Amino acid sequence: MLTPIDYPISLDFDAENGTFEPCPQVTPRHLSDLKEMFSDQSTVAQILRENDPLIYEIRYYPFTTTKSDMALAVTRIFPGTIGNEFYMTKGHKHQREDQPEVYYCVRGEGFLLLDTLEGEFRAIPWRAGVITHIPPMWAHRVVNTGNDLLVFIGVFHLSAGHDYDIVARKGFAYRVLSRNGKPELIKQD
Ligand code: S6P
Ligand code: ZN
Repeated sequence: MLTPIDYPISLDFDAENGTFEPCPQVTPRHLSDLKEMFSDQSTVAQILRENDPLIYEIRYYPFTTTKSDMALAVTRIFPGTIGNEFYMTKGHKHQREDQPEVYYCVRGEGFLLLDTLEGEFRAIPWRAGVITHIPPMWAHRVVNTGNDLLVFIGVFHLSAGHDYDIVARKGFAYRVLSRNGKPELIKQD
């Protein structure tokens, strides 16, 4: 556990790699951690029989003070597909109804998917330089459709909480699939 800080702190960010120092926590997400999110379950099972590829990594810095809990997370999504579905984050909705987030795409290309899970959906084309505000109550997922690393920064409050189950249950309205190497948004049944 980090002790709370009440003084300014700066991190040394490597935008090319999507890493920073000091970094107290790195969370890897392998295919087994988000296997139920991909549509092609027979390919998931087949891959998992052989290995468990790393899909993305999250580096956290909790800027926790005695009066605030703002956090920074830098996510690096590797390029690739599971069947014909591009690598993506698990996706979640914040538990608290009053908690937004700001995302900044630092490198790579893909989509930020936003879904209320109650009928409203947006797919924001993403490339380096795009900053998106995610309003409260919108589930969010990032998809890497490029041939290279996709890196983005997220800023949020730790007390926001993360609801992954609701995404697993309801799913996003569209999936991003590769058709002849190009990304296509396909409506979910
Ligand atoms: C946290 C923020 C991000 C994600 C990260 C991985 O609110 O949205 O830091 O945690 O991009 O995505 P996921 O869906 O596995 O948490
Ligand atoms: Zn979030």
